[in-house]
Amino acid sequence: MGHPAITGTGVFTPPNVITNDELVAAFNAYADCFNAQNAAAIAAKEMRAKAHSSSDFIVKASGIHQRHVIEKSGILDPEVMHPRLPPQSEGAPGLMAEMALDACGKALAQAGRQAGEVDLIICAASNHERAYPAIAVEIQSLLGARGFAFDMNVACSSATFGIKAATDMIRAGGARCAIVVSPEICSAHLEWRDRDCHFIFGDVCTAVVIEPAGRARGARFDILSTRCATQFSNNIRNNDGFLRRARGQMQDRRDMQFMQNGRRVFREVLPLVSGHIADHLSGEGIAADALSRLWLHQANKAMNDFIGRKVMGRTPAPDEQPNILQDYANTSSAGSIIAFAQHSDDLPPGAKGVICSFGAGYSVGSVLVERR
Ligand code: CO8
Repeated sequence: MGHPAITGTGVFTPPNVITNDELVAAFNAYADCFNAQNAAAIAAKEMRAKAHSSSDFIVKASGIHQRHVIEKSGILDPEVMHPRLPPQSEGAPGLMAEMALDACGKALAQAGRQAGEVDLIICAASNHERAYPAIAVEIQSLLGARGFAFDMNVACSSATFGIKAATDMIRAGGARCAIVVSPEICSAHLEWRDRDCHFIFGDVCTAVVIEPAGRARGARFDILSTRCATQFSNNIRNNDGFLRRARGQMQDRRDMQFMQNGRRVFREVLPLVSGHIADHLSGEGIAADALSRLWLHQANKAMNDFIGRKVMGRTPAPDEQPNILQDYANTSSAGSIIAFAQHSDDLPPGAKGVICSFGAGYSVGSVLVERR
């Protein structure tokens, strides 16, 4: 049967773009309004004034220039500061499922497959818009796929962990045509009123078709090996959950959105990731200089530059380690898959590369692939 292979990828990119300058203007207007409304408490030192954000800081600290979002008017309204979505009507498809249909359609077209041939769907994402029924089962129904479907969440590493799960099931004969789909609506769980993180995330959906290599109908990437690792940390955390009402925490609380200690994440995750990739390569007997490309998680440019240098033992050329975060920001689990989808067609047969994600958990997932 040979290796399982990636035979198609698809990316749904929301049409709305927010540039750093637009974002900073909205945040600064919100901060001015907040400071004016709380002037007495700030003067009495009972409350801290909100400092302005800056586009220069954002580019320097992260490499991000803009982000795509599902809805921008609410995010840019200083009196709202979150996306404004219409209430969901009973029976209408969910937003994650709608995004997934677009990305899955593109991935299936590239693979030359019909939806009816799909027998496994994993919806692997950082957040799911409801507790149940599983988003993946809704996607299965809307697509007209067969077999079974389930949701999984490993934050930023959801897609690579999903690829590992699908690959293992295909190897074991439990599925013949799988889709790992990652609809990431990061804008809905980002705290746009916090200047430390308001610039970090964007929305997107990616999909990857995985089949036994022998069934591929066109160009493919054989999945040589997958490896996942986790190590508990509270440095990236969101406390929202089903116990909220029972705990009397229904008010607008900061910890019900994304929170992180960015500096510590930066420091602790770098050695974890570079060590993980090095171990994975040596475990498979692949030398670093045999890699033509690294498709890394897209959170921070400096972080990727460091990991690229550590893994390759030299500074990789930009086309060896493509970044998309300047255009998309951090799209959680979808980031490394966007990089792969948009920067892999040019590789010749025999070229090897690694897709690697990392983030909350902590979690690291790597997928070694070879172009065929
Ligand atoms: N404008 C101007 N100044 C600012 C701003 C701003 N917007 N923000 C902060 N500053 C100030 C700070 O207050 C600080 O000032 P001072 O020195 O006076 O205290 C100074 O600038 C420096 O701030 P930082 O130390 O915070 O800046 P860093 O250089 O560390 O950059 C980053 C911040 C970009 C956050 C960086 O630390 C980073 O990228 N860290 C890694 C983060 C990471 O990879 N996280 C992974 C999270 S993704 C994930 O796991 C998925 C989670 C689930 C998805 C959630 C979706 C919402």
